[in-house]
Amino acid sequence: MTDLLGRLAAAVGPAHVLVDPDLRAPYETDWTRRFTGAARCVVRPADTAQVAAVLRACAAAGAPVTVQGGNTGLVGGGVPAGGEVLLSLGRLTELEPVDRLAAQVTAGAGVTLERLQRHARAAGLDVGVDLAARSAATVGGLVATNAGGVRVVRYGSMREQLTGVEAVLSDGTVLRRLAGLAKDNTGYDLTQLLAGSEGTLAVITRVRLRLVPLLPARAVALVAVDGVAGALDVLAAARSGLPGLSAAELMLADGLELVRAHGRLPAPFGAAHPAYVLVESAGRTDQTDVLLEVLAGCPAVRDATVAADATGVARLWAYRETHTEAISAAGVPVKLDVSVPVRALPGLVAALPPAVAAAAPAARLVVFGHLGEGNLHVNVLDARGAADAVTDAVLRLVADRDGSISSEHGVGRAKTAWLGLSRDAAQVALMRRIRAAVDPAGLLNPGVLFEEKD
Ligand code: 2HG
Ligand code: ZN
Repeated sequence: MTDLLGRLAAAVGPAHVLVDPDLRAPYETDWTRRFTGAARCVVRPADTAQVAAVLRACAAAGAPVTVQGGNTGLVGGGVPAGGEVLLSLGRLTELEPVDRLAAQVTAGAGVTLERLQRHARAAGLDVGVDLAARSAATVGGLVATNAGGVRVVRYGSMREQLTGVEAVLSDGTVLRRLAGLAKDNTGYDLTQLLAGSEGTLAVITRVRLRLVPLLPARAVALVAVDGVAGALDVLAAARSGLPGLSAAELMLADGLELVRAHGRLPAPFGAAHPAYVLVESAGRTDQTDVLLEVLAGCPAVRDATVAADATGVARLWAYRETHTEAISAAGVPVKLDVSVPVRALPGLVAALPPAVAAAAPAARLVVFGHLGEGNLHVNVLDARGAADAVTDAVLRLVADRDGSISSEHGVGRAKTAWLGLSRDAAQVALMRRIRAAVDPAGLLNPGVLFEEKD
């Protein structure tokens, strides 16, 4: 123990090895307050060489490591179970100038999404991924979890933005593929292997990301519909009629009410409706007319309010983006993040209330999500003691519809027991073999993605 602490202090400087419980505390509990575990210590390297030295020291001591970025994860993947060295990448904040010819940028793992967005925008470009936790979420974690967010309908998830990576294996070996080549067929795609690996294969230290054109004109519509089937009609109309479609988000009446009460937001319409779609179109020129035209041609629309100025756009987005915060203020939810084929959404949304009520009679359900990807965020409040039963009931409904038990948040510690619902035995076995080949001692993020084997 002392020997390990000494080596870690030598690697990063004593000020960046935190052993005091008060100093460790902010790193030991996840954002949702559902997962917590004491770390052996928190270690805060400043660069790739220091990360490698930390991992070599941990490997020599046989010490397991939990890797953490901005600690905004929602499945407990970035907090220790107990006893791990917590490797925080928050000091890897180097940001290279934007490469405008390639429309790419290289960023340290600890750069926040918001800082990266500002950096790209100053160069006339933008980041293809955006999400509500942008001020704290870091690019290393976003790649490690293959984060999605609100622009997937247009630009894909984090892996679609990824053109290269630098990462350190558990034995301290540094892998570097940062040239950002658009074409490179020289074997296995090691960069993509790390996207979504949830820190179980290597510690990502730098990423090379593709950037997209900065689109200054944005129009947003909050659309009221009779239910999820109506929301899908709006989605279909937007997909065919809006070349600039950049978001299609689903909200339901209960969630909107919760958000309104939490943020003291005005009612968007004279009457409440069962469901709402937030549709955004972005382009170089004003998007208002084309958005209005598409909505006018869609019979499912019951009411709509449109904004194209920055304040109005932010006002409409607040109904959607503050869901997580409003839920968190109401309690500690069981948080499930699932996807099904888009056409299966109405059936799934209808099946959720009885299934959840059977598992936890007093539970309150808040469902919203990314309509374009069939991605629902199923939050269950007041599920007292029935978290596993609720999780099981919901994830089985999803599996029955050929869905994924983790659409964009990852498996983390929260869903390891249910991985088999989305991956068959052959796939889980192959993933375990890859993990064993890359990290034979299983030191990186043990207990994340896979259940620990005895
Ligand atoms: C979002 O889409 C995030 O806002 C969080 O993925 C979802 O809180 C949630 O369940
Ligand atoms: Zn989401």
